[in-house]
Amino acid sequence: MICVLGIRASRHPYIYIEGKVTTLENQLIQKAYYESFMEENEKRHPIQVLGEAYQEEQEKELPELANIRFAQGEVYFLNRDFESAIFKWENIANDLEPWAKKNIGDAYYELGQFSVAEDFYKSVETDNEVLQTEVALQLFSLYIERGKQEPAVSIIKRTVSANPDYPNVTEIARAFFEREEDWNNAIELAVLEAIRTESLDWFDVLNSYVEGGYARNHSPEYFLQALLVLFEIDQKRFERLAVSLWENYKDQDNYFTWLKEINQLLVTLDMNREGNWQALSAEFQEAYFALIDGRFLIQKIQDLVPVMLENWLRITDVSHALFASAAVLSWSEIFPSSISAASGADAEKLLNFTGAKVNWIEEGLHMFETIQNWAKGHQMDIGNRMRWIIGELTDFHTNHLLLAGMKGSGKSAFINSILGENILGEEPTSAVVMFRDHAQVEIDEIGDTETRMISDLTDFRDSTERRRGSNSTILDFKLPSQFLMENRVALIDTPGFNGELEKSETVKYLHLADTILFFLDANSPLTDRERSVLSYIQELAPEIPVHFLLNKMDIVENEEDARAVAEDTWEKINHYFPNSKVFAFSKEYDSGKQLKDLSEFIKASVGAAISDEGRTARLLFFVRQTIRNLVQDRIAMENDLVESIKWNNDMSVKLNGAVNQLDDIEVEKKRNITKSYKALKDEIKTDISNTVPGLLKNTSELITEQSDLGKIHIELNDEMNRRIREYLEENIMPKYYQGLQEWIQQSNNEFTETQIYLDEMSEGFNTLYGEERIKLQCDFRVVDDWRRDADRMTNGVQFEKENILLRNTPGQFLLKSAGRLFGVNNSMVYNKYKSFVETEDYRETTDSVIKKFLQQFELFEKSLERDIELFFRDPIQVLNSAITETKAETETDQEKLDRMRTNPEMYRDPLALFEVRVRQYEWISVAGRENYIH
Ligand SMILES: Nc1nc2c(ncn2[C@@H]2O[C@H](COP(=O)(O)OP(=O)(O)O)[C@@H](O)[C@H]2O)c(=O)[nH]1
Ligand SMILES: [Mg+2]
Repeated sequence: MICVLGIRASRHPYIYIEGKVTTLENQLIQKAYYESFMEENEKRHPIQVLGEAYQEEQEKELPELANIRFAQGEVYFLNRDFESAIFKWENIANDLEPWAKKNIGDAYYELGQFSVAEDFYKSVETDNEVLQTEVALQLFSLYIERGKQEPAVSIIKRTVSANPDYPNVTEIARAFFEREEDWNNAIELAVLEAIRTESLDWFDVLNSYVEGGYARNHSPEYFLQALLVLFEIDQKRFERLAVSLWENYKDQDNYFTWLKEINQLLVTLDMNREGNWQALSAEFQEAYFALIDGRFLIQKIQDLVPVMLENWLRITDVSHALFASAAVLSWSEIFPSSISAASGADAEKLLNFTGAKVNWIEEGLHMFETIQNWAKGHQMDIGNRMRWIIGELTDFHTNHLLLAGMKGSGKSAFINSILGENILGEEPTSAVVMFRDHAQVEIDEIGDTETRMISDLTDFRDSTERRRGSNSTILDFKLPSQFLMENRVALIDTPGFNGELEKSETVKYLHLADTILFFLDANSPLTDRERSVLSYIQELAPEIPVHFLLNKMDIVENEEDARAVAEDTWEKINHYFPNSKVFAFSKEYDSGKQLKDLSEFIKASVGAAISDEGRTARLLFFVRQTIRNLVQDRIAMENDLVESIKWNNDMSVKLNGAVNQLDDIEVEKKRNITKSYKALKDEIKTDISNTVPGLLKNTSELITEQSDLGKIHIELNDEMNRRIREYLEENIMPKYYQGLQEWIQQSNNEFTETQIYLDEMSEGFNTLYGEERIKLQCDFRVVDDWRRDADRMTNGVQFEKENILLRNTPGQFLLKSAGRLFGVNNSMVYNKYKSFVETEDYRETTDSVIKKFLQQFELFEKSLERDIELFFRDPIQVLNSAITETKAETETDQEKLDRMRTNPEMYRDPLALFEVRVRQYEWISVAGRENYIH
């Protein structure tokens, strides 16, 4: 019995499918064709019945034996006599021939002769689909049996596509693919069958594959048809499959394709908000936020987002309606006309209808974080101060009460009397200070780049009065205060409005306030100026409630007038600010009672609970400001780069100029120093060449008539050498020594001059750099070396005796031999000798003396240029490396700049998208809707 994957591939129980399998075919499949011979012979053995039938037929004139042989084969087969069965089936030449071939294949299969079986199966030629399928299934089983993977896959696929309705074919294929973990084929089968049969089972199978993560290799388009079909039959299942696929493509390369495809599909489907498409809405929300989180350029998403948002809006369930509608509104605001007017109107209606007041603080903070990280990734920072502000906005324990009013309205005095201490001085302050309750005193100055701890009150007062640039700081003053603690308020003292409103420090911190307490002076409450300040405040921060403090009540003479002033003011205020409360105050009043009343007032006006919507709106305000700051920072960054490049270029020109100058100086110094050395040397040389011949000639005085002419030339030679040596040692050497000292001194002067010049040059550069960056120090060790060399060279003459009269010149030869030849004092010879000594020019000897004497000095001379180069080496190196650095800096700056300029969208887009998101939150929050109405 052949069993594939638990499903019998062949000889399965007969399943009758109308029009597909006939009774005869069924018999042939079951190898029960022989039963048609058994009708009246049920009790007898088939072998016998068939044998008799065969006999009978044979006796006919034209016997038809094939059918009987075929039936006999079946009976042998069923009785496991396969060889006899094969024998019977081999000679069948009628309609049953193809079936007989197939049966022979079955028999060989049973005998374990697979390759013969395969050949027989393949030899079956038939148009009968049933037989074709049966043969195919047999081959499939055979391939599996023999471990032939590829033919197995291909035959089962062919069978499925040729005859998918044939009993069990698709189930067999599915079981096979799953067992082989051939997910691509499994998915293809599921998709095709789901579409073909519209059977929910197949859709469930497909969904389970997608959920299992096996759909990754298929492109999103591949599933669209299945989705479309499923939508028509089961919408819940449709949503499930769509969501599974969505999850499947998330973080994949073809995620964008998926989003495009699914949205194009959804556009065509008849869906609406009644459908309660919660899971799909959730996918939309997640996808939308991922698209606008700053990772992508607008260009990449701008075609996709509008379609997506409109789909989302059309199908959103209640729980996502707020986000969907706000997303549509904010996107169409920032990218006008990308979304249809109808969708815009629909979103607006939906938003108002939904009308939920949600605490989006979490979302706002998350967004702030996103921006902060993004900025960090682009070498920017949102700033220390902004972080502090955001921290304050998320402190839900403390109400921030901001004291506003004109300068001199008594804000600082008010704080002093509440704190019971004169913390703030009489001087008008120019800083914003926040006071809050804390176990011990701690004062910090919060700046954009850092937080500075303030150690004492003097430092604090200085900080409040110091004039500040555009980077305004805020002072954070923590101290133990019963009043602040009990009322859970922090008081923000401001410098007061004067001059241009837009530039006032107070305006910068307005959005820190949960409540504004506006100070009026009982002298002249609610002046025109104050009214215009108030309307400016309301314009900036419409959501922050304003209440009033009528201050300096003590200056009103009597109680009656005081009441009148208070009443008068209250009426005026009530006219313009019907929701505001007024408190009359004086720092001169009894403080205990007044503070109690003030507590009551704060409770009534500020209230205990902090408004979530207010905080959200203000958080968004600062997020928006952060975005604006980052845009500015970027512009500043670009300008800085331009500046830096220009500066470095200038610097490069200057440095190169300096190198050239230094080269010139070096050349000049080389020339001067070697020239003067040469002059010294030449002088010595001249001296020697002028003196030596005379010295030698003078030795003629040694020649007398008594001289032994045979030996006189030796004596003379000795004397001559002695005199030269004496002359060199006593005259020339000291002179040379002296000359060298002077020359060294002079060279040193030249060098010192150079060094002074270079010091000035370095100073000039360092002033430009603003730091000690360039130091041009020449190497004066060169001079020391020269001194040592001079000492060494002039320390005694290295003298080598000259052969003056012992040379082999003709004249000398004559003289030498004269003595020998004549052996007598011959006056003629004597005179001749003397005159020879006196008239000889001694050029050769002199030259030789000079040459030997000057040898080391000339060697020294030769090394001079190199020594001078050493002297200059360091400074030139310093300048050259500064040039290299400058060039490198310019190059990186230029690269950065180019990048910024060629891809401005890299910065611009994420910021624009952040703004879309802020706008979305604003739409959601109450403030957003109010802004819209304005
Ligand atoms: N008579 C009177 N003078 C006050 C009162 N409060 C403040 N002042 C005075 O008004 C001036 C300005 O006060 P100050 O607190 O510095 O005002 P700020 O600019 O709003 O901080 C100072 O000379 C204070 O002494 C008050 O309740 N009564
Ligand atoms: Mg003040």
